Formats: sequence, C-alpha cells, structure tokens
Amino acid sequence: MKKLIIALSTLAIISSCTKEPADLTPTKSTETKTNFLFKQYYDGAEVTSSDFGTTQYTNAKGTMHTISKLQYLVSNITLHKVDGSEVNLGGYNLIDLDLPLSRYYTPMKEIPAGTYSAVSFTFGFDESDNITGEYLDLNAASWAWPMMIGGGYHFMKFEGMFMDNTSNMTGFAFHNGTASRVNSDGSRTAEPNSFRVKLWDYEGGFTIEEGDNTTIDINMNLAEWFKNPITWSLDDMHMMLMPNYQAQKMMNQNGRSVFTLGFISKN
Ligand SMILES: [Cu+2]
Repeated sequence: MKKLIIALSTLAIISSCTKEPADLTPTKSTETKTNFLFKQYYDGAEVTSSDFGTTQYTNAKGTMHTISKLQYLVSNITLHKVDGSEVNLGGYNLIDLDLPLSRYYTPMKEIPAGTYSAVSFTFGFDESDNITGEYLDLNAASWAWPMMIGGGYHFMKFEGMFMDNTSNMTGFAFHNGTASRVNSDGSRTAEPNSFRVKLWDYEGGFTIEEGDNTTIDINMNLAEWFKNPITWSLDDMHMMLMPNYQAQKMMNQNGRSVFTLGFISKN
C-alpha cells in the first residue's frame, strides 16, 4: 500500500472547494446502449436541485437540515453476469445535481449481450485511479483533494445548513475523499478511502440484448450518510471534515448502505 508522508507545520484551512461544476455531457455509444441514471432520494422523497436551500430534512439524529449542493464521483462501473464473469466499463462520472444531465452516464465501452445479476462501482477513485491532477475535467470542476491531506480528488461534496444545538442555522460541508491521520511529529499519513458498492438485482437478473437501449437506475439515499451504522451528529462534525481522519473513515462506513439498484428500463 502506498503511503504518503507529508510533513507540514501548519494545516491551512482547506479551501479548494469553490463552485465551478464541470459540464459533462453523456458520451454516446453506437449500437447496444446501456445508460446509467443516478437518482437521489432522502428516504422516500426524490431530491433534485429544486429542493436546494428550501426543502427541510430531518436526519437520523433528529437534526433538521437543508441541502445546497450534492456532487459525487463513481468510477469503474462493472456489470456482473449470472455465470460469475464480469465486465468492467472503466471510466468515471461526476454527478452534480446542479447539472441534471450529469446524472446520466453512458460508458464508452459497450456492454456485451447477456444476463446480469449485479452492478458494482467504486465510490470515488480507487488508489490506482486517484492520481493528483490527472483528469482535466475534474481539475476544472474544482474537484481536487489537497496534497497536504493526501492529494487525488474529492469523492463527494454534500453541503447545506442545519439547525444546531443553539437553534442557529449553521453550514455543513460533508466532503469525502482520502483519509489522512496526523502523526506524532505533525506529519500526515494518507490512506486510500474509496470503497466498492455491489448492487444485486433482487428481481432475478436482467438481460441485455444486442441493439437494446437500456437504462439502469442507481439510487442514492442521502439519509443513509447520517444513519447507518453511525448516527452522525452534525453538531459534532460539520466543518473541516476533509483533514479529519475519523470523519473520513466514518463516511466510508456509512456510505456502504447508501446505494440501491433502481428500475431497469428499455426503450
Ligand atoms: Cu472539500
């Protein structure tokens, strides 16, 4: 495992998180088309950018909050055939709710005909893909993760306001990426923090035939980020989470139950 040891005397406030979302138009394939549509929910209610700043949600801790931004990155979407073989489509997609088209993703690589039982992907980039400065569109989207806390890229930016324990509305910035711990000498050791998500089709599998135009919905339940297995306290952790090793590891745990496989449709 690669370990980055970065000495630093002062950890400046991490402020690489300004607005400049990338314009990611879905790439079209020629014949058999398989599209992914990333949908967001808060438990039962669908979340879109029209909810930003207005719709109020209550998390597992009982804290009321709003949402003002949601961006996240998935990579190496893989389809699993019923016979156990798998097709890794490679690539990545940055979903940004402020850019509704970014929720649609059509991988460059065509998916061979067959019957599939599951879809998996990496939330964020795995260690081999999480290369600082490597992806121009992500650089332009202010998606970099600062070198001093391990470099590479963000996996998610989830922001809003919450009612704090003094009844004031306070901002939160739930940003996820590489975890880095502070050593006794003040240096930092970074460790990979992405995870794989495998979503089974409980309907018994789905078939892709040549010439099909299939859309596979991948649903994110935002409530799960604050719920399972750790009941997240925004009062305790709402800002400066990027250099916070414990917060990054907790996000990694809670993220595993966030996604489910949604509808699979053909047209
Ligand atoms: Cu950030």
